Amino acid sequence: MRDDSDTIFAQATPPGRAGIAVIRISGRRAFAAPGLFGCKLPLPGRFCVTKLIDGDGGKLDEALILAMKGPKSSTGEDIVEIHAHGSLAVTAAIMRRLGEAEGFRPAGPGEFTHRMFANGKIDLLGAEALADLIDAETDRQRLQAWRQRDGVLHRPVDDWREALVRLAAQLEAAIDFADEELPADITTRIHADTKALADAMAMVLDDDHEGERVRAGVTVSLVGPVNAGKSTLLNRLAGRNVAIVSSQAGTTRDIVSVRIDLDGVPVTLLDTAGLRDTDDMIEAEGVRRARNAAREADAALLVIDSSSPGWRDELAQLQDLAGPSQAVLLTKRDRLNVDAIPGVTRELTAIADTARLISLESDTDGGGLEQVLDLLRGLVVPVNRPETQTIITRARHRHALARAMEALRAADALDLGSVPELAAEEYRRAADSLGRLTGQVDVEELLDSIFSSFCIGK
Ligand SMILES: Nc1nc2c(ncn2[C@@H]2O[C@H](COP(=O)(O)OP(=O)(O)OP(=O)(O)O)[C@@H](O)[C@H]2O)c(=O)[nH]1
Ligand SMILES: [Mg+2]
Repeated sequence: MRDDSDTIFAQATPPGRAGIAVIRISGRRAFAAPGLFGCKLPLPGRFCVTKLIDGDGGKLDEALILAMKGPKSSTGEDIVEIHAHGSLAVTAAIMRRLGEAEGFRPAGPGEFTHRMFANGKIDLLGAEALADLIDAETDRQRLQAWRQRDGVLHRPVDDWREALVRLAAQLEAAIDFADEELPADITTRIHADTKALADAMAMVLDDDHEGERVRAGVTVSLVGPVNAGKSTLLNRLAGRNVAIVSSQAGTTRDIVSVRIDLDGVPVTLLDTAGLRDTDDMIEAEGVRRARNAAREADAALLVIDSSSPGWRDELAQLQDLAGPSQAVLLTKRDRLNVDAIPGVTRELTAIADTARLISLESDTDGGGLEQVLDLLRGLVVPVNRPETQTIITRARHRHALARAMEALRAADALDLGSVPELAAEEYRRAADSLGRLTGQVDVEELLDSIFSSFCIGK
């Protein structure tokens, strides 16, 4: 990050034509910014509507100007906002004027939020949550971001750090006794408390990665033999004709991807080339990509034509190919002889409870699609878990928490009577990991990677 003593400015609204563009200015000289445009500074907490004058004395725009006094402002510094007309020419002229002024410079990505952090207005979890809020596309992502911003992980981490301090104090007492016979009840209590703390963390970690899935989304590949109905399925799930459907085997060559909102989880569906041996070089490349997608996606829907005599073998091959998270769809139910349906259904139930016999092409009442959505939900959104329990939303949180938990387990495995110093070292490791979560220790490296993911003006 660059010099924190500079006054920074950036357009907070997206670039391009718009009704209004907001330019934010934060830092020691922010309150001098209106003067650069020949305007007076409004009283802090107030706004004024005023004419902006450019360097040649000409009229630049009419704008609304807000002033917020630090340290109570969002960045903790003096802030001025100029709400100008959202024209490329107006915003360019304002930015140019600010850029020429002594002590002012354009903000880097995430620099406003970095200043919030540096001035103690927000912790690392809060900064990440703000980034998530800005990126949120679904209601569930939005709610999750606000839960994180409001401290759903911060609160337990604070409690755990306090508990660690208490444990360290008890251990100190134990070390003071080291030369004597150590009262058994002290070590028993420390062991019990250590285990309880590690168990509490384990419970939080055991969440099927739900928070990360909601935040980052899930990729599901549709894979199967040619002509099985994969593209038909993709189009039905997307609600529009994204992929070409035809009765010709080998229609889809490349991967066609579509993003849908499944109960608030962004799901990227990948339609793939039908799997078959082929001499056609382009189709063979498509098949190679399809196989990769089957293996590498978070989950796979195995799509097979139920009227194909070899469906059982086809299914077995696909089950081997795809990763562990998979569900089976036998399509073209309408093509089966009515008498055969109960038998096939029974067979499918025996194979897996994540297998359905469906028809989409002739599906007039939407029954087939509902069954597919149910299957997808099972693959994508962990069931039986109240949403509010999930408090980990990034891999970074998971690693830090897992390290803290491992340190506590290691401490618990030690003989506290003979090597209390080693246990103290494990508690320090645990506290350090928790500190990294909220940004209370040695986080410069982390900061750069987190704040650089922000857009400029945030
Ligand atoms: N009768 C019936 N026909 C279906 C059903 N689903 C798909 N079809 C038809 O099956 C044919 C193949 O469908 P696609 O969706 O193109 O199949 P695909 O798996 O994408 O095929 P490739 O891209 O060639 O691998 C088309 O003629 C569809 O209209 C169904 O449930 N019932
Ligand atoms: Mg296709």
